[in-house]
Amino acid sequence: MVRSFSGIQPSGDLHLGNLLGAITRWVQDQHTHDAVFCVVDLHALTLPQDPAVLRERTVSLTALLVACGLDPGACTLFLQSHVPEHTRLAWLMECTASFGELSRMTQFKDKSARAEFISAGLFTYPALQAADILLYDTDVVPVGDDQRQHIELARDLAQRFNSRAGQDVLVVPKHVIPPVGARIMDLQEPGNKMSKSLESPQGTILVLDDPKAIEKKIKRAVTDADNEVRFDPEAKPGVSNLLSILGAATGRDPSALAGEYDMYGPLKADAAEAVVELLAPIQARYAELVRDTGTITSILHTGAAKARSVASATLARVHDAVGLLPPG
Ligand code: AQP
Repeated sequence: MVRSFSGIQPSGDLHLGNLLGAITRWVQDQHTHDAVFCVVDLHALTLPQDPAVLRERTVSLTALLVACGLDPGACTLFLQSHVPEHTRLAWLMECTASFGELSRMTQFKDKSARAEFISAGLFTYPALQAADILLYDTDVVPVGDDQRQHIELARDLAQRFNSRAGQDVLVVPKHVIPPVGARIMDLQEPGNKMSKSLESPQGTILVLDDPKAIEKKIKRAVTDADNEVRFDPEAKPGVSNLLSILGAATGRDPSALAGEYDMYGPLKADAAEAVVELLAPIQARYAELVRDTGTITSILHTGAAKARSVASATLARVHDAVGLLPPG
């Protein structure tokens, strides 16, 4: 079976971009792939985190992923820090990546420009991400468009590692980016992607926002003055973003949807209604799950044990290929 692997950071509240760009595809993949999904808590530490908040967000993100439709019986769902092979393979990936390659990562450039303290971890994090993916002999990585460059790096590192080892030790993965919803933009600043860590409360729709907040945010979304509804992300980023949201939420093509509107008001009303409908069942399931921390902990422990059985075999193969002696 084709293996699908992806991850998400507990670095902030889950937003509509995460759901439409990645998680919707994860939910589909668990029925057709050998699907492995990881809450990448170590990645969140690349920027300063309050320990109590990180703990709370890790539990709530796991509950939300289950509420979005991930079934721990159908996929492997676990926490990155519970599987020590991730950091162990990350070191070997850091020794495979070049300084120049990591310096070219646009996410590093963006985040380091905003950070007061630029950790070494922020710089090397794509090597840890490559390790996350490569540990599971991953074939496909369903992600939003912003992760394209990092997945290409993971491919390059796998190929370089194999070529140095003179054998196919690591599986070379491919990214899978959805045709609609791959880059949901901030509603107030449609030049920026919707993001957990950007301070833009009015521009970000959270998966747990109530219907009134969703309607208000979409109603106030930045568009432009000419009132022409056309799907053209370059020339009309705000309107195109609303069409992408409506399209991804209803399974329709944004360009085709554009032909059904001649004013922004009705488009905004329909986009808000579609998002409210999409999120209502997720919010109801989440309200039940989040109180049951025992179940969440048990899901994560079971997931880590399953993940470790694959990860430890890959790491042993990699250690052997580079000449490290087996322990014990
Ligand atoms: N705006 C977006 N549109 C479509 N997909 C998106 N993703 C993130 N933002 C958008 C996808 O969500 C998955 C999980 O993201 P992540 O938390 O691992 O990393 P991220 O890309 O760094 O997400 P954020 O929300 O921007 O968080 P911060 O601000 O903490 O970095 C990924 O597949 C991502 O592509």
